[in-house]
Amino acid sequence: MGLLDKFKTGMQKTRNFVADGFNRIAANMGVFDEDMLDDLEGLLIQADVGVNAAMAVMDTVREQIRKTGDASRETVLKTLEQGLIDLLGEQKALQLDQGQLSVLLLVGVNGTGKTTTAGKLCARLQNEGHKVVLGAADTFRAAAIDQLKAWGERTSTQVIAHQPGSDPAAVVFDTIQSARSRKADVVILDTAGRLHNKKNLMDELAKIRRVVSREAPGSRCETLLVIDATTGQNAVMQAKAFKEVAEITGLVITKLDGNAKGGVAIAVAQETNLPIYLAGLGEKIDDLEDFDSQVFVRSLLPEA
Ligand SMILES: Nc1nc2c(ncn2[C@@H]2O[C@H](COP(=O)(O)OP(=O)(O)OP(=O)(O)O)[C@@H](O)[C@H]2O)c(=O)[nH]1
Ligand SMILES: [Mg+2]
Repeated sequence: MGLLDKFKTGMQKTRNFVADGFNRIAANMGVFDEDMLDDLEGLLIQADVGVNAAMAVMDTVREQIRKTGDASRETVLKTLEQGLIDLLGEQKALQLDQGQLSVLLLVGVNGTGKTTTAGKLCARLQNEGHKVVLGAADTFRAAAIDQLKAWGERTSTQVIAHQPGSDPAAVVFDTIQSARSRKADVVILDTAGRLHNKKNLMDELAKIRRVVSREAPGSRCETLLVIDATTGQNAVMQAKAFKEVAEITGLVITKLDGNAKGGVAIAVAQETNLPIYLAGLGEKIDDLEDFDSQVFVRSLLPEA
């Protein structure tokens, strides 16, 4: 399945809502009038694209109509498509360094999909020929450690874990040492769910970062904030808040398959200016894809 089909299938609920909604609005007449443009703006807001983003993109559409006098379905659709792609900002793929250890640290609030993403990402990188070591730096619960170990078994990957309740930074230390001695090139660190306003938990994250810098100097360390798309505008608030207190380098947006609110990816990107690297499109091992702005937007909109 190509990437567009993968997104169309995964984002079926949001696609049905947005694409069908667009067609319903456009079906009244061949051209868009002011009421229809308002309806379109409302549709985008309901799909959680965000009020600011929806207003911005509809301003662009209105401006285009004013300049050209062309309010046809085709032109509105095309302008909307490009406007939404632009709102997603510069697109960046998750990069790994050649011949050097790369560290991927997964952070975020409870239940957003950090551990699942660690497992899926591990499977994908192993398939691409990388050698990965997983670190169970969520030491909060025994179940969290077991969950990562299960992914380790599924993907034939070494998992470094300590006892529940132990210091996550010590797990990170051991994971990097182990990756070194096994000549692995990627370390994926799963961490406990945490709120941005819990100082001790954010300090713990900073300590993990310090251990990475010290034990893997010069290594790329991506701190990926994992955001759950089904939490709507809350996801936007989380992303903004985490960005304030931690050095987040990029986003992973999960559960885009979960409901019709997948438009939130646009709101998050627009409000944080952070790149979205990866998209979770389901619970299965291969339901993790590179986030591609063009593909994402095309998967939401009807055919021209
Ligand atoms: N539908 C869907 N479910 C997902 C996706 N990613 C994760 N999940 C599910 O979300 C639930 C929580 O996932 P976890 O990976 O345990 O989340 P977590 O962030 O590690 O949770 P904590 O460690 O408790 O903070 C699980 O049931 C996953 O299967 C996704 O892209 N789509
Ligand atoms: Mg977890």
